Amino acid sequence: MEAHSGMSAKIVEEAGFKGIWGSGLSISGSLGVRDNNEASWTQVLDVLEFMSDATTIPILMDGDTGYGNFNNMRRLVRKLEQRDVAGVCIEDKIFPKTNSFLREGAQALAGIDEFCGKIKAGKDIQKDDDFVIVARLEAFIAGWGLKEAMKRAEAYRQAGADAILVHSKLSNACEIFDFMKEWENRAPIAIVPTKYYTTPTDEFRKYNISLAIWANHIFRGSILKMQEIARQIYKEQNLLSVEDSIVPVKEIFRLQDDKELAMAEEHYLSPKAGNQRSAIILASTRGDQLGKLTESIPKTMIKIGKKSILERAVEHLNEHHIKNIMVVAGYKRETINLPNLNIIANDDYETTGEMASLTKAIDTTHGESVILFGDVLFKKYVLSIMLDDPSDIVLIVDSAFSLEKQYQSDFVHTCSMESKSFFPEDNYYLEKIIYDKPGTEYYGEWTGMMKLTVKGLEIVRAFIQKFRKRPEFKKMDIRDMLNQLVQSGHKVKIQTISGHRIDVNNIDDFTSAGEF
Ligand code: SPV
Ligand code: MG
Repeated sequence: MEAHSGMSAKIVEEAGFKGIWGSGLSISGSLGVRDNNEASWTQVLDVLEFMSDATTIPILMDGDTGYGNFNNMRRLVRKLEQRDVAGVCIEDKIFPKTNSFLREGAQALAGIDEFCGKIKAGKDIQKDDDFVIVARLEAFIAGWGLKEAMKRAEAYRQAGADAILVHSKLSNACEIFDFMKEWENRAPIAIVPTKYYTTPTDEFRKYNISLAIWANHIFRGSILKMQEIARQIYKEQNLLSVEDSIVPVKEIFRLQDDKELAMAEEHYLSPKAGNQRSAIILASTRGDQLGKLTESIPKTMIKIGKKSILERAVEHLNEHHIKNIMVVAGYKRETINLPNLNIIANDDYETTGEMASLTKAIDTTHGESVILFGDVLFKKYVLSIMLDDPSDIVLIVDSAFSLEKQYQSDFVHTCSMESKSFFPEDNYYLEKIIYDKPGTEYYGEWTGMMKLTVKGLEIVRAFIQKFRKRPEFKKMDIRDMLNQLVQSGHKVKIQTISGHRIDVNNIDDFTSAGEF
């Protein structure tokens, strides 16, 4: 069966065919040029390479006249072998060739000796014993009779051709059958029954024909389908009625073997490459203290300058190659309309705590994960600090909190542990988080930013598993979990920043964030 591209070759193999005809007519046609050697031989070779890469069955290339003399033929054979193409068919015409079904009576034939030299040169240069050279007989096409055809076929056989392709443009197979009667199986014979398509294939078998080439049929079928679909969409200016008569996009992905790539990605891309990282943004609350600003949107969607808090967070995550982003949303969640986010609904946001929201998203994360509160504005580098720290659970704590402001937040006590780092900041671990007013006894304020390695994620999942059935879980906040984890011996690393983030909680925060 003919093929003319990597995809069509794959389709041919999937249909069950044992070999592919790299048709000159279909390849040139699919490139939008004529079958007159308008595409250069290397351009055709490039197509063949895609076909060869896409398949495992043998490909017989339609090599036209061999693209020149014996020397060009030698290079062609070398290049085809390098691309795992199984063989080439050359026809005894003059370069540049004309398709056999064109220019009635005006098809000039090559000299027999010159053509035999080309066959010999090809056979001499091939390295793989299995590479085949098929000599194509155009005597019938050019209006010569059986005698000339027999003479040529025998000469080509003696020059070393592995098979003879006998071509005919009659609407019945009588030229072919006359030839077969005289040929007496001296070498395998191939035919192209495009014009005598009404002859049953069993007849060819009876005459001992080795190979029938269906030379252009899937290309012709695809043209018909492309014309139909293009006209229909143009006419209707709508996709509704074509959708069911074409393959779904996922069929393209299947044929392209996306599955293999997805598995390879899992195998070869380290989590550090970023593709394996996820983020969960907890953004279900309204932010009551913001009054009118959150009348119709949740606070994560409040615009600070030109962009919303969420948009800024997503941009920073994307810049760190984090694309798998889950947003747990509740209040006015339909207004969260940024692209490429997975919105996970928490409709009980008014009666549940942060852990309930986290629980909804935790199973959709994979790899290293960043957890952020949806109302935190932060500079991009803060993410790098978290991600660069290899500890399993890392919190970003801001040491530059204001003692004057009266507000309540997650304030942090730390303890220090042995560290190999030169930097004293690398030494701090969480002792306790207390929801309180700022005070001198605190090391800093937790920013609502946390990183979990794969192991850290397992620790959190195990915690959720253990606690989710208990009545107190419903109202539990993340600080409650962190305190319990520390109590049970887990280390929670602190990375310190001094400012460079704002928690947009109330009108004051909003005003200062305006200058951020
Ligand atoms: C081709 O498929 O390009 C062929 C066969 O050479 S034919 O078009 O019948 O000449
Ligand atoms: Mg051809």
